[in-house]
Amino acid sequence: MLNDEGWVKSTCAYCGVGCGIEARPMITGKLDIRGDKDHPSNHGKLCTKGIALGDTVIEDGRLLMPKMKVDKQWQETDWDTALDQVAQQFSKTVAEFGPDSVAFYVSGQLLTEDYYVANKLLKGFIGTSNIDSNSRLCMASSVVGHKRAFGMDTVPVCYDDIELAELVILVGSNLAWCHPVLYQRLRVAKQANPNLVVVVIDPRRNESCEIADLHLALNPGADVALFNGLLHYLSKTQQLDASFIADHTNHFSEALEAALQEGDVSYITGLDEQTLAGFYETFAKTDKVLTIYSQGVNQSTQGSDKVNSIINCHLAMGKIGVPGCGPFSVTGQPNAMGGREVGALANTLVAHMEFDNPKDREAVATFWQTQRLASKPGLKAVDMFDALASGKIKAIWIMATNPVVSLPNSAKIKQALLDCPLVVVSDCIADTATTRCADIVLPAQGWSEKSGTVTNSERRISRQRRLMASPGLAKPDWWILSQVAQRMGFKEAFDYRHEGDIFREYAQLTGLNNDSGQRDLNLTGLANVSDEEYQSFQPRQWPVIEDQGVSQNRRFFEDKRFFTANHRANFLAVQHSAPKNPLSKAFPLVLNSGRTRDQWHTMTRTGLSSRLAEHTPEPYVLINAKTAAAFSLHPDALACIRNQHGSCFARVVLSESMSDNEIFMPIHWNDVTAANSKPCVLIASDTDPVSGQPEFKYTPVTIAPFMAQTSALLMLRQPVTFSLSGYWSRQKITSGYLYHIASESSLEEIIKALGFCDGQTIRLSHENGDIRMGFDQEGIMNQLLVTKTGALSRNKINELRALFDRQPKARAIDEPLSTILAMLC
Ligand SMILES: Nc1nc2c(c(=O)[nH]1)N[C@H]1C(S)=C(S)[C@@H](COP(=O)(O)OP(=O)(O)OC[C@H]3O[C@@H](n4cnc5c(=O)[nH]c(N)nc54)[C@H](O)[C@@H]3O)O[C@H]1N2
Ligand SMILES: Nc1nc2c(c(=O)[nH]1)N[C@H]1C(S)=C(S)[C@@H](COP(=O)(O)OP(=O)(O)OC[C@H]3O[C@@H](n4cnc5c(=O)[nH]c(N)nc54)[C@H](O)[C@@H]3O)O[C@H]1N2
Ligand code: SF4
Ligand SMILES: [Mo]
Repeated sequence: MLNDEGWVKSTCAYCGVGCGIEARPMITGKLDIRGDKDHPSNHGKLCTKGIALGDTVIEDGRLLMPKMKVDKQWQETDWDTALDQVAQQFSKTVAEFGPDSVAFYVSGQLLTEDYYVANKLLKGFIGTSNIDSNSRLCMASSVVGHKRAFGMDTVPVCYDDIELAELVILVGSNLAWCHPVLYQRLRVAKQANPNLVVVVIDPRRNESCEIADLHLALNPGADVALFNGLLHYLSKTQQLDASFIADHTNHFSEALEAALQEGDVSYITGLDEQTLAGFYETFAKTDKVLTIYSQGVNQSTQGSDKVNSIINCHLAMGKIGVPGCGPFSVTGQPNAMGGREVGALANTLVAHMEFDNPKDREAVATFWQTQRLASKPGLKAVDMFDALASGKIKAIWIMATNPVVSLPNSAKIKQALLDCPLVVVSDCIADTATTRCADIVLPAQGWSEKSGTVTNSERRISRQRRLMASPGLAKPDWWILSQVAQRMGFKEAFDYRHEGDIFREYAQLTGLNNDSGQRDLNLTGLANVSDEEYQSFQPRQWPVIEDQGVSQNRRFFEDKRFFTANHRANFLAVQHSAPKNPLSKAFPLVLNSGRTRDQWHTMTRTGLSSRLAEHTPEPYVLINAKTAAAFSLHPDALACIRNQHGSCFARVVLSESMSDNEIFMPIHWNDVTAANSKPCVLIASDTDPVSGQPEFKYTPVTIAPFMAQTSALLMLRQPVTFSLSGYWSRQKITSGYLYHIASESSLEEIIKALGFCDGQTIRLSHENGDIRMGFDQEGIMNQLLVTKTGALSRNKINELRALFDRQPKARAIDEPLSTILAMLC
């Protein structure tokens, strides 16, 4: 897929929009990146993160060699030794304690081929279903909602429905920041069609509200009541699609009855009757309604019911399987869909086949030629880590996810890993909060090095291609897994030459017991792709069935046939229940957590770009002025957010986007990029009872100003790790790293902790601060410490940064020193 000018087509590393990119290596070792105009999902558009992909393909912090802990010390080793160790230890654990004593915790950032091999090894050959994905934290409630309503985990719509819709409702989705290219499509569609109405349903006025005609700032957690109110309204005003309900659905009367019995919707949602009626009437009167929803819906102890409450309303008016219409769960990670497809979730078998179907189990066992196929579901992510804590699971392999940061109750997760006899972590990065808890770490190839397929939110399969060589001994995840499988004695079943072999096998498997369309996922049309065809594979939506030609922008349910026993869609009776942990006098604020525009998750990639760091340089907490005043918080000051589980720090950002007594923290800063700014230290392990998805959006907390004894800014060429009491966070700058420090320790203690005395040091004191500069042998400034920075404005900090980025030499010292002193005054 190399064109004349050396551009190679691939897919963006980040979100589930799945934008096509073109990349070309530059002499600097970085990549030139541009949007792929031919890709049907983004038509050449990219967002800030996609554009900056080239900045992040640097070797800083990469894990280059397999390493094992011997007497608590890391020792580098070769692949043979590491793979033998992993295989032997897993085999030994299974032999001694049975298959259910081991687990894999995987990720939507694996490629479909990696995911397939992980699932096949664990469910097919080790014989347990204890494999779960971080998609449990992300999509699990939508999967449940789809299966309950449609009989299968089917996303009915495609991106073109955005342009075809007349009303787009964003529920618990900050599309502007989290799926920016879809948001751009929506914005352009609205410009082209002024009649297109956009409604945002979110407790905070998120960035997507910029183009909204209506923002419903409902009480957190009140979505089921809101949509039950809509169902009630449609019935009361006789605007239901009676023939669709009669001909194509089950259980309508039960769902309606539950909606009629719902409590006072206005009271539960906090929205007045008139506003509610206005929204309900718009829904009823508009033919083409697309409801896009994301984590404000899924990440809740009522997540699955929230999903079904939305689907109920679409079914009630037949707004599904029609262009411009449908419920649309947008996926988070680049391959969250791929994981759902191959079945790398503890409660599904493989390729949308289920454990409770003996025919499917038999067909899969025959296809894989195994006697050991797991026969029942395994442990979901939160339960899996509970089983680790209780000692039931004795060996875990974590791939492409950072659970110490991203699972609720970080302290518990960390302790569970430290107590587990064997923790293997495959990652691209050497130092993460999770690799710190490992016994064996395995260097994986990252985006731009690895090769395979991903599926985006609209079921479109695209290729990620290898764009450059990988550093050190890094290997593809599928290769690492296959090698371990072979060493565990399963040579034949895992003897893959190339990722294309795996893809073909997987595509073939989707055809088992599926000749009359029993399942939605069918890739049999790709089961015989040649190596060349796999290499030049063009983005395609599934299903891909032989003899059915190429389908583009395929919608499901146009024929009104669903995947349930009687081919009718199910309504589900649901009712609002309050979030599990109520507010109290001690913890009177709701902590909501989510994403910021230019960072991706635990920052292992986006944290390497100084461009991306500009947008939100430090961990922050959004709070409105009234609530801030009530808690004596000043803008730009530091705050400590606290509850019975722990405490963390963030910079106060005043924002009228927040309602009273609600605060919002981003999820990105972690143990490597900040001392203590992970919202997950505060979050309880409560989950949706059906989907197992955690409640990330509603945690009772309190907040107070954080008074530091010493504040400082430190700039270094290379990142360091240090422990200080209080707060620090790290920001990438052009030629190094900037640390923001606010500590309870004295300056002397800080300087000692930083080891700030290597090389030549110059110190200058001023009544407003103290400056120390370290120089290397060539006289280049490599350390800059400025103290008493509490009152420095962002502009002054930027000037100091610019000075460090210019890398002044010792002999030019007079100029920068006087400049810095001037800045401090
Ligand atoms: N920039 C960036 N983009 C990303 C990611 C990233 O890390 N950075 N990650 C990707 C991933 S994996 C995911 S899953 C997606 C997530 O994408 P989104 O779900 O859009 O993002 P979040 O910020 O988690 O949460 C969305 C909104 O839910 C709202 N919310 C909270 N509680 C409620 C509630 O009770 N009801 C309703 N209706 N809304 C509520 C929050 O206020 C927030 O605005 O983003 C993807 N895209
Ligand atoms: N409080 C709170 N917590 C949340 C959420 C929230 O909204 N609020 N959202 C949840 C959601 S939706 C998600 S998706 C999770 C995300 O949370 P995580 O999955 O923990 O976050 P990442 O930083 O994406 O972790 C990916 C890791 O894999 C590594 N990696 C990248 N590519 C590869 C690869 O190809 N192979 C291997 N082996 N490693 C690789 C990266 O270096 C990184 O260490 O967070 C969840 N946690
Ligand atoms: S919208 Fe998502 S897939 Fe597209 S460029 Fe941005 S991060 Fe990448
Ligand atoms: Mo996610």
